[in-house]
Amino acid sequence: MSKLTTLHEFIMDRQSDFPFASGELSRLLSDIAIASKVVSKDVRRAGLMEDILGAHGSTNIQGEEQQNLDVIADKAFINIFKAGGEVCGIASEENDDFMPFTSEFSKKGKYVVLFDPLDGSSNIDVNVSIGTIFSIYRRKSEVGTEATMEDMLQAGDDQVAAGYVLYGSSTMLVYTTGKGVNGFTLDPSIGEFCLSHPDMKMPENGRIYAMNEGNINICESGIKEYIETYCQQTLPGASRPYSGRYIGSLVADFHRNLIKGGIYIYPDTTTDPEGKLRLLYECNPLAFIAEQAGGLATNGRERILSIKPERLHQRVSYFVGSKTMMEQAMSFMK
Ligand code: P6P
Repeated sequence: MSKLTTLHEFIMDRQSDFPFASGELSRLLSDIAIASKVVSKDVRRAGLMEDILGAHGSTNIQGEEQQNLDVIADKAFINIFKAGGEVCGIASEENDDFMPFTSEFSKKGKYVVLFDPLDGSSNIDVNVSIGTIFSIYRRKSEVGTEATMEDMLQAGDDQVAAGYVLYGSSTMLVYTTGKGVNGFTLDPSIGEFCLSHPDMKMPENGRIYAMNEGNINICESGIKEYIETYCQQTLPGASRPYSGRYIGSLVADFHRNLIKGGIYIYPDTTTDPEGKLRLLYECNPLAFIAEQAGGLATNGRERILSIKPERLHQRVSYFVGSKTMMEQAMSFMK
């Protein structure tokens, strides 16, 4: 049996990928892994601890009812970032405004992190996979000062790293620093993330489409046309139509498509005219991973990573998946 490579060993081995790196990004990635283990422990026992399950009795800026675990996860990541010293500020789905860290220690941090601490958290109580999504940028403001909104509103192409944690049948951490995509599975017996999916590539084509088809008549007609005249037909050379798979948890749908090939679509609709998913801490990080793995991500017209953000919780129409499937889908978009 070949030697297991832990995430920490992998990060240290790859540190040479970053010229002039002095280890800060490596430390930050390790800190994210630690916070992910804390969240994973709570996710795994959510059904047993009444203070974890259920609603927190508050709503976030998205107008979504916060689950206890949303708040617990948000605090776990913020605390590890404050303790680590590499991060000067954060933006999170669960916090109305961005959060510059005020200690002299943190103001020396070179990075900002934008994250969704627990995406799909409405699935917690029904035991469906959920995930954390994170996006890391180098700060633009001066080291030693407080982080600014400008630090947060950077285009996805400027990310230095991005990833997600999937709390599924196992807990996996998948990330990129722009040198490919690698996946690590948490081995609870040793409490370490171990390399399980080296150099992940999204199949160029696939036969799985993921969309909430309840929206099919309130979104752009080209999408309905794509789904009905393409995905739901037995195309020449095929023995059956595509398979519809929609978990209702972005990280889980994305991860399945990354491994098996597929497309995920959450378009803007008459009820969500800007779309539902958030550009900065959902769409950008997964778009970075998708492109690094050979896939594509657009808003129906342009690359997600090219979009210059204007607002912290900005929503976008989102298409992400296998290159060929994305090209087919985009051909239906007017
Ligand atoms: P709907 C979860 O709230 C989320 O942000 C994604 O994880 C998921 O894909 C989507 O929204 C589900 O939204 O409208 O289909 O329930």
